[in-house]
Amino acid sequence: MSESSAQKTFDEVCQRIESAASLLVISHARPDGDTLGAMAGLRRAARSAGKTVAMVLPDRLPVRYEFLFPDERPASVSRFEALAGEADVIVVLDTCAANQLGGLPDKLAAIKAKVVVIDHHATPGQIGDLQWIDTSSAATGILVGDILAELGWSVDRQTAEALLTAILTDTGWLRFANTDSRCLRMVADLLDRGVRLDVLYRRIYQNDRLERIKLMARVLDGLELHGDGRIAVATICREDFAATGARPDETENLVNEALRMGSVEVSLMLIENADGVRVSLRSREIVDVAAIAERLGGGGHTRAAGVQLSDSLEVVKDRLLHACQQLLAEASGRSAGGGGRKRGG
Ligand SMILES: [Mn+2]
Repeated sequence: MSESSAQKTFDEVCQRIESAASLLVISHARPDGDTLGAMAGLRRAARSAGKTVAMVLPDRLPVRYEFLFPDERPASVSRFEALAGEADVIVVLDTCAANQLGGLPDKLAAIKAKVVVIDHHATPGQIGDLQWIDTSSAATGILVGDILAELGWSVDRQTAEALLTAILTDTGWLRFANTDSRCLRMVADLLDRGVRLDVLYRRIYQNDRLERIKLMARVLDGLELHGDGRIAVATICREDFAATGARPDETENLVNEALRMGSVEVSLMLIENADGVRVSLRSREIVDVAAIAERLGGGGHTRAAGVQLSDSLEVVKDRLLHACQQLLAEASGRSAGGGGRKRGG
């Protein structure tokens, strides 16, 4: 998208949100801190600007993010049609892929004209007639922050806390490659609203239940290395949840643990669920894991992606290992064979 057409889309999104009397805000399934923080922040700011705002979450709200919704939890999918009927504009946050919206895609398709997407993923998808997708942004929370600034809406401490949650979780607390000056400027602005960063960190990352720690121990114990230690595979089967008492929403970030090992270029986490296997992919520097996920029907970013597959754990593992090994071989062929291409470039 050219700069001017991106600006035009941004202006149009701001105008649509401002002119709506009532909004319905939607997060994606398997919700993370970005989609939920962006939702909570947009909702609070829009309410104080006098809008009626409802929220729908097509999944369970992870316990660690409950603090974002102190007065009202997002509604379940069963309430979507009623809430969508009342809304002038439906804002979908942090995805434009229909398969990330749980039971909603067909219902959304019927009212596409009302749907405004705000997202930063490269994965293609068209669920709304108006989509602002800025892949240069580290988090959807930054895009919501831009909109609030443009509209001149009030950003109080709680709104700032919600947007900081979005930005800080999507950047691994400002450690990942997507951390840039734009992101840091937004973080600085939000901090000025009175947020305590250490308190926020403790609330999100030092607030686990013993059951999650036990699951983590079990997962790390079963960690496998492949391809000369460059690919790490962790699996969680149903038995692991049963044995530890941990819940499926307590697996967030476990995929990053294997990257503590210097040799690991790709970390794969396979989680057995009712529909098959959910795969999370992370890469250090060379492999484009979004490309792997996309080939299998998922998506994400170059360094962090995911996909849901309906096969068994063994089949999924073989397929992914094969794909990763192939990409790693291609990458080392490039760096060994010259051609002027740099690693990860
Ligand atoms: Mn995001």
